[in-house]
Amino acid sequence: MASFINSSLILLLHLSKQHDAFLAFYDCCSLRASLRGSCTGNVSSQGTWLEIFGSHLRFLCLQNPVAFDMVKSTSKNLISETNAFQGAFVAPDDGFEKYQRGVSPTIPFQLVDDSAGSFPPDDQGIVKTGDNDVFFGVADTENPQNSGPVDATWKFDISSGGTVPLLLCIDMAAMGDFETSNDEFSWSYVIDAGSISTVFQSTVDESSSLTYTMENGALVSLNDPMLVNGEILTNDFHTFCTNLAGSGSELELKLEATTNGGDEAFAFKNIKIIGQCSTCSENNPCPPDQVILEQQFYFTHCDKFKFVQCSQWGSCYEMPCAPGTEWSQEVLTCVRSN
Ligand SMILES: [Ca+2]
Ligand SMILES: [Ca+2]
Ligand SMILES: [Ca+2]
Ligand SMILES: [Ca+2]
Repeated sequence: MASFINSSLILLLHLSKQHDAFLAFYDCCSLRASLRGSCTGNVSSQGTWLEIFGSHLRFLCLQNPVAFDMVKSTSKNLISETNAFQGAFVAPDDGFEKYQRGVSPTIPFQLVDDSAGSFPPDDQGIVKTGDNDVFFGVADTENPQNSGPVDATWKFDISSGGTVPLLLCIDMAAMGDFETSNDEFSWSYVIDAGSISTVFQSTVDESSSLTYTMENGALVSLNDPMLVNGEILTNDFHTFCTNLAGSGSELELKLEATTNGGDEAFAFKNIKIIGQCSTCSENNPCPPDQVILEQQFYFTHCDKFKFVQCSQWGSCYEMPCAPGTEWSQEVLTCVRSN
């Protein structure tokens, strides 16, 4: 058991050194299973995450993302979606919209990997055979019906996230021989009447190549892979997370993209806005196993002027900071408010 935990910690500390903004995910349920011999309670992998503050690392098993979309084809606290390009393109291989295997009448062939299913020679695709969850696909948006960037927006109710900054996570994948000149995407957000921030920006590495693995095991090497925030994307979905700058009541998320060519595509799913806070009634952070594991007893309360204190036996207390101070999880005490 000890080696199991140690190897995980070493891996994560390694990741944290390399990628400041990258927060690695870990399945708290399997961690608990290794400690106790079984998964207990209603731990959900949807909300599992790890937080890294320099060399200080802690586990949190948050069970309730504040809001999400395209998580096993479902959404939570999604107020509205806007996509003027849904169904706007004539050719079946051009698209900028949500797709779902078994439901969508057509899906661009660049987006689906049929090598283990209906088309064994398939050498281009992301979404595997049997993956019938909704995803957002982008393929050849420069076409007879469109020239220039396309965009879609999601508006979420984030009011249950409290007054502490939120975490945004999106699963991303890409496959193709891309070009810097015409293949690009970005994700930006705005909270309430705040300013717009771009949090994920793609680039193309025109000096390298990447070998992709199709679902049937075939290897496909292509020039010029796509990266996001400096990390290479593959034709398997990977989760990318970033801290948002604040909190509020509404978050508008915008995907802007342009791509030209029939042999490249990218896709997204599992958009999650995750609260980084607890109360004793919501996301109680004090189960006994977790406290033992972390040797940590203080957690971020959803009201930044409070903190959550756990006893070593797992009891939960909501404690106020002194007037004029607010909680800092980095130094584990209340500090002077800004
Ligand atoms: Ca395909
Ligand atoms: Ca190229
Ligand atoms: Ca291109
Ligand atoms: Ca085109």
